[in-house]
Amino acid sequence: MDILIGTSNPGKLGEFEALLAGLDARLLSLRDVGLGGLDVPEDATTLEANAAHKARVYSEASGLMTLADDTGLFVEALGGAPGIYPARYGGPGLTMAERRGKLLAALAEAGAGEGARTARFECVIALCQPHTGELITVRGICPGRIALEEAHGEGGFGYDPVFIPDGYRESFSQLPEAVKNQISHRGRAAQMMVAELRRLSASGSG
Ligand code: ITT
Repeated sequence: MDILIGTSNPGKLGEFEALLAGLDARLLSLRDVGLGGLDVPEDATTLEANAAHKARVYSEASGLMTLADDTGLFVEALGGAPGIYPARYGGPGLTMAERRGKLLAALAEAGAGEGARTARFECVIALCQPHTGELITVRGICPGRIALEEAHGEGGFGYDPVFIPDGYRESFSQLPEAVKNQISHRGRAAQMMVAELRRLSASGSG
Protein backbone atom coordinates (compact mmCIF):
# COMPACT_ATOMS: atom_id res chain seq x y z
CA MET A 1 0.00 0.00 0.00
CA ASP A 2 1.38 3.45 -0.97
CA ILE A 3 0.30 6.47 1.05
CA LEU A 4 1.08 10.04 0.06
CA ILE A 5 1.56 12.38 3.02
CA GLY A 6 0.02 15.59 1.71
CA THR A 7 1.79 18.30 3.67
CA SER A 8 4.35 20.95 2.85
CA ASN A 9 5.21 21.36 6.53
CA PRO A 10 8.43 19.39 7.26
CA GLY A 11 7.58 19.14 10.97
CA LYS A 12 4.27 17.42 10.23
CA LEU A 13 5.90 15.15 7.64
CA GLY A 14 8.47 13.91 10.16
CA GLU A 15 5.76 13.20 12.71
CA PHE A 16 3.62 11.30 10.21
CA GLU A 17 6.60 9.16 9.23
CA ALA A 18 7.02 8.14 12.87
CA LEU A 19 3.27 7.79 13.56
CA LEU A 20 2.64 5.53 10.56
CA ALA A 21 5.89 3.56 10.79
CA GLY A 22 4.10 0.44 12.07
CA LEU A 23 1.96 0.11 8.95
CA ASP A 24 2.90 -2.19 6.12
CA ALA A 25 2.92 0.77 3.74
CA ARG A 26 5.29 2.87 1.67
CA LEU A 27 5.04 6.49 2.77
CA LEU A 28 5.67 9.11 0.10
CA SER A 29 6.15 12.85 0.48
CA LEU A 30 4.90 15.51 -1.94
CA ARG A 31 8.49 15.96 -3.08
CA ASP A 32 8.82 12.20 -3.75
CA VAL A 33 5.97 12.41 -6.25
CA GLY A 34 7.01 15.70 -7.85
CA LEU A 35 4.30 17.76 -6.15
CA GLY A 36 6.61 19.70 -3.82
CA GLY A 37 5.54 23.03 -5.33
CA LEU A 38 1.79 22.43 -5.26
CA ASP A 39 0.32 24.69 -2.59
CA VAL A 40 -3.35 24.18 -1.78
CA PRO A 41 -5.20 27.31 -0.63
CA GLU A 42 -7.09 26.76 2.62
CA ASP A 43 -10.25 28.81 2.74
CA ALA A 44 -12.89 26.52 4.22
CA THR A 45 -14.34 27.29 7.63
CA THR A 46 -13.71 23.97 9.41
CA LEU A 47 -10.66 21.83 10.05
CA GLU A 48 -12.51 18.87 8.46
CA ALA A 49 -13.22 20.73 5.24
CA ASN A 50 -9.66 22.07 4.95
CA ALA A 51 -8.09 18.67 5.65
CA ALA A 52 -10.45 16.96 3.19
CA HIS A 53 -9.73 19.57 0.52
CA LYS A 54 -5.95 19.12 0.86
CA ALA A 55 -6.24 15.32 0.80
CA ARG A 56 -8.51 15.40 -2.26
CA VAL A 57 -6.37 17.86 -4.28
CA TYR A 58 -3.15 15.92 -3.63
CA SER A 59 -4.85 12.59 -4.28
CA GLU A 60 -6.24 13.78 -7.60
CA ALA A 61 -2.87 15.24 -8.61
CA SER A 62 -0.95 12.06 -7.71
CA GLY A 63 -3.47 9.25 -8.24
CA LEU A 64 -2.45 7.95 -4.80
CA MET A 65 -4.23 7.29 -1.53
CA THR A 66 -3.48 10.52 0.32
CA LEU A 67 -3.53 11.70 3.87
CA ALA A 68 -3.54 15.38 4.93
CA ASP A 69 -4.12 17.19 8.18
CA ASP A 70 -5.41 20.54 9.26
CA THR A 71 -4.52 21.75 12.71
CA GLY A 72 -6.04 24.47 14.87
CA LEU A 73 -4.89 26.10 18.12
CA PHE A 74 -7.62 27.46 20.39
CA VAL A 75 -6.74 29.69 23.34
CA GLU A 76 -9.58 30.27 25.78
CA ALA A 77 -8.53 33.70 27.06
CA LEU A 78 -8.34 34.94 23.45
CA GLY A 79 -11.85 33.83 22.54
CA GLY A 80 -10.52 30.80 20.67
CA ALA A 81 -7.80 32.57 18.64
CA PRO A 82 -5.59 31.71 16.74
CA GLY A 83 -8.37 29.23 15.78
CA ILE A 84 -8.40 27.21 12.59
CA TYR A 85 -5.76 29.33 10.83
CA PRO A 86 -2.80 29.41 13.23
CA ALA A 87 -0.38 29.68 10.30
CA ARG A 88 -1.85 33.15 9.59
CA TYR A 89 -2.08 34.42 13.17
CA GLY A 90 -0.71 37.95 13.62
CA GLY A 91 -0.85 38.84 9.93
CA PRO A 92 0.91 38.00 6.68
CA GLY A 93 4.64 37.55 6.23
CA LEU A 94 5.60 36.77 9.84
CA THR A 95 8.00 34.04 10.92
CA MET A 96 6.69 31.36 13.29
CA ALA A 97 8.81 32.95 16.05
CA GLU A 98 7.02 36.26 15.44
CA ARG A 99 3.61 34.56 15.51
CA ARG A 100 4.47 32.90 18.82
CA GLY A 101 5.60 36.32 20.10
CA LYS A 102 2.26 37.84 19.05
CA LEU A 103 0.41 35.09 20.91
CA LEU A 104 2.38 35.64 24.13
CA ALA A 105 1.90 39.40 23.80
CA ALA A 106 -1.86 39.03 23.28
CA LEU A 107 -2.12 36.91 26.43
CA ALA A 108 -0.06 39.41 28.42
CA GLU A 109 -2.28 42.21 27.15
CA ALA A 110 -5.38 40.23 28.15
CA GLY A 111 -3.89 39.89 31.64
CA ALA A 112 -3.96 36.09 31.35
CA GLY A 113 -1.61 34.91 34.11
CA GLU A 114 -0.39 31.43 34.98
CA GLY A 115 -3.85 29.99 35.74
CA ALA A 116 -5.70 31.49 32.77
CA ARG A 117 -3.84 30.15 29.76
CA THR A 118 -5.94 27.12 28.87
CA ALA A 119 -5.55 26.06 25.25
CA ARG A 120 -5.97 23.06 23.01
CA PHE A 121 -4.65 21.80 19.72
CA GLU A 122 -7.10 20.06 17.42
CA CYS A 123 -6.02 18.05 14.41
CA VAL A 124 -8.23 16.57 11.73
CA ILE A 125 -6.61 14.00 9.48
CA ALA A 126 -8.35 13.23 6.21
CA LEU A 127 -7.68 10.22 4.01
CA CYS A 128 -8.77 10.38 0.37
CA GLN A 129 -8.94 7.30 -1.83
CA PRO A 130 -7.88 7.70 -5.45
CA HIS A 131 -10.46 7.09 -8.19
CA THR A 132 -13.48 6.99 -5.85
CA GLY A 133 -12.60 10.15 -3.92
CA GLU A 134 -13.93 8.42 -0.79
CA LEU A 135 -12.97 10.31 2.36
CA ILE A 136 -12.38 9.30 5.97
CA THR A 137 -11.71 11.95 8.64
CA VAL A 138 -10.64 11.57 12.26
CA ARG A 139 -10.03 14.21 14.94
CA GLY A 140 -7.52 14.30 17.78
CA ILE A 141 -7.54 16.86 20.59
CA CYS A 142 -4.71 17.74 22.96
CA PRO A 143 -5.62 19.91 25.96
CA GLY A 144 -2.96 22.07 27.57
CA ARG A 145 -1.92 25.64 28.24
CA ILE A 146 0.19 28.39 26.72
CA ALA A 147 3.51 28.88 28.51
CA LEU A 148 4.42 32.24 30.06
CA GLU A 149 7.44 32.37 27.77
CA GLU A 150 9.00 30.30 24.99
CA ALA A 151 10.58 27.06 26.17
CA HIS A 152 12.78 25.61 23.46
CA GLY A 153 14.12 22.10 23.33
CA GLU A 154 15.41 19.73 20.72
CA GLY A 155 12.16 19.01 18.97
CA GLY A 156 8.83 20.22 17.72
CA PHE A 157 7.83 22.96 15.32
CA GLY A 158 5.30 25.75 14.94
CA TYR A 159 3.73 26.66 18.29
CA ASP A 160 5.40 23.77 20.18
CA PRO A 161 7.77 26.03 22.18
CA VAL A 162 4.78 27.78 23.80
CA PHE A 163 2.42 24.82 24.28
CA ILE A 164 2.49 22.72 27.46
CA PRO A 165 0.24 19.64 27.29
CA ASP A 166 -1.88 18.77 30.32
CA GLY A 167 -0.03 16.52 32.77
CA TYR A 168 3.42 17.94 31.90
CA ARG A 169 5.61 20.89 32.86
CA GLU A 170 7.61 20.93 29.64
CA SER A 171 6.57 22.37 26.29
CA PHE A 172 6.07 20.09 23.29
CA SER A 173 9.49 21.30 22.07
CA GLN A 174 11.15 20.01 25.22
CA LEU A 175 9.38 16.67 25.45
CA PRO A 176 10.86 13.69 23.61
CA GLU A 177 9.35 13.18 20.16
CA ALA A 178 7.91 9.83 21.25
CA VAL A 179 6.00 11.52 24.08
CA LYS A 180 4.58 14.21 21.79
CA ASN A 181 3.53 11.54 19.30
CA GLN A 182 1.80 9.52 22.02
CA ILE A 183 -0.33 12.33 23.46
CA SER A 184 -0.55 15.05 20.82
CA HIS A 185 -3.58 16.05 18.74
CA ARG A 186 -1.85 14.55 15.66
CA GLY A 187 -0.74 11.45 17.55
CA ARG A 188 -4.26 10.77 18.78
CA ALA A 189 -5.81 11.32 15.36
CA ALA A 190 -3.10 9.17 13.76
CA GLN A 191 -3.86 6.28 16.13
CA MET A 192 -7.46 6.33 14.85
CA MET A 193 -6.33 6.67 11.24
CA VAL A 194 -3.96 3.72 11.60
CA ALA A 195 -6.95 1.59 12.69
CA GLU A 196 -8.88 2.77 9.61
CA LEU A 197 -5.93 1.99 7.34
CA ARG A 198 -5.54 -1.49 8.80
CA ARG A 199 -9.26 -2.07 8.22
CA LEU A 200 -8.96 -0.87 4.60
CA SER A 201 -5.92 -3.00 4.01
CA ALA A 202 -7.63 -6.11 5.47
CA SER A 203 -10.71 -5.54 3.29
CA GLY A 204 -8.50 -5.23 0.21
CA SER A 205 -9.54 -1.66 -0.59
CA GLY A 206 -6.26 -0.07 0.50
P1 ITT B 1 0.13 21.91 5.37
O1 ITT B 1 -1.18 22.63 5.18
O2 ITT B 1 0.94 21.83 4.12
O3 ITT B 1 0.00 20.60 6.06
P2 ITT B 1 0.61 24.00 7.32
O4 ITT B 1 1.78 24.34 8.19
O5 ITT B 1 0.02 25.13 6.51
O6 ITT B 1 1.05 22.79 6.37
P3 ITT B 1 -1.81 23.94 8.87
O7 ITT B 1 -2.64 24.65 7.87
O8 ITT B 1 -2.47 22.80 9.58
O9 ITT B 1 -0.50 23.34 8.20
O10 ITT B 1 -1.22 25.04 9.82
C1 ITT B 1 -1.23 24.94 11.14
C2 ITT B 1 -0.32 25.93 11.82
O11 ITT B 1 -0.16 25.42 13.13
C3 ITT B 1 1.10 26.07 11.26
O12 ITT B 1 1.59 27.35 11.58
C4 ITT B 1 1.89 25.02 12.01
O13 ITT B 1 3.24 25.41 12.16
C5 ITT B 1 1.15 24.98 13.34
N1 ITT B 1 1.11 23.59 13.82
C6 ITT B 1 0.51 22.54 13.21
N2 ITT B 1 0.70 21.41 13.93
C7 ITT B 1 1.43 21.77 15.00
C8 ITT B 1 1.97 21.07 16.08
O14 ITT B 1 1.82 19.75 16.20
N3 ITT B 1 2.67 21.75 16.99
C9 ITT B 1 2.84 23.08 16.89
N4 ITT B 1 2.39 23.83 15.88
C10 ITT B 1 1.68 23.18 14.93
